[in-house]
Amino acid sequence: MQRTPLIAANWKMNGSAALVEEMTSALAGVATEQIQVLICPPATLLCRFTAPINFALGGQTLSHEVSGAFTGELSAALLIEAGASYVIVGHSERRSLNAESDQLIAAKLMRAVVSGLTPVLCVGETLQQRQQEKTQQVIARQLDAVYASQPELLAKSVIAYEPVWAIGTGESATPEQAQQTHAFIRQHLAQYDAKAAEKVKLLYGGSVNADNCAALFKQADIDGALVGGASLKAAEFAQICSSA
Ligand code: G2H
Repeated sequence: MQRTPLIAANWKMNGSAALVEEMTSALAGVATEQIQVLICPPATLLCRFTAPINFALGGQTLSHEVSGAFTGELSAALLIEAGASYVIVGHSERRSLNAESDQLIAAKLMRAVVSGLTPVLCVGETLQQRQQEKTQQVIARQLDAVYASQPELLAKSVIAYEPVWAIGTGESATPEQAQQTHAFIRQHLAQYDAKAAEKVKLLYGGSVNADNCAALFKQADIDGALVGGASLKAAEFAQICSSA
């Protein structure tokens, strides 16, 4: 089946009002009829994107709570009001640096969907887990934590496979390694909802750049990318989008 590619930028704690303008003009030249583009800047920059833009906006995380006394947190409603329609959930940096558990990530993902945001759920193994041949076991656990009890959320999700050892290291997974894990993810998801598993977009993330993206995009189960470092260079990110 044909899935529309999605190329997403995760600026992490980077970017500026100047990059907002630069990215908006660089992407204006990208034909977005056949692909979807998503920019996830720091939340403070969401409102800096002013119409007309030919891409969607997303947050990098959200609270599982609706509102209240949660200093420093961002609710789904606040993200939506700032212009977001997507949100990244369970990025490995949040899992490790902010001790986000599988259970918390499941609650956040549900909050996103219920509120009308499309979650981009990140899953992936560490180098040690890969060396111990536990890649599939780890990813199955991360997926089960969200979808085993809430399979209806799958049809509303995007999933990003980001091997932790490839994040920001310059060492991307090979297209074959990435495809193998993407195929496993799709197959694993089919047990919850076969139709949704066939339709769900599976993005690859981890040192994607203008040089390695085309080979990744050729793989049958890779439907786009979640790009970190290379999404901070407007021209390179536009080039990655055009390669999809
Ligand atoms: C993985 C990715 C974006 P980078 O975290 O989510 O970052 O492309 O810098 O490895």
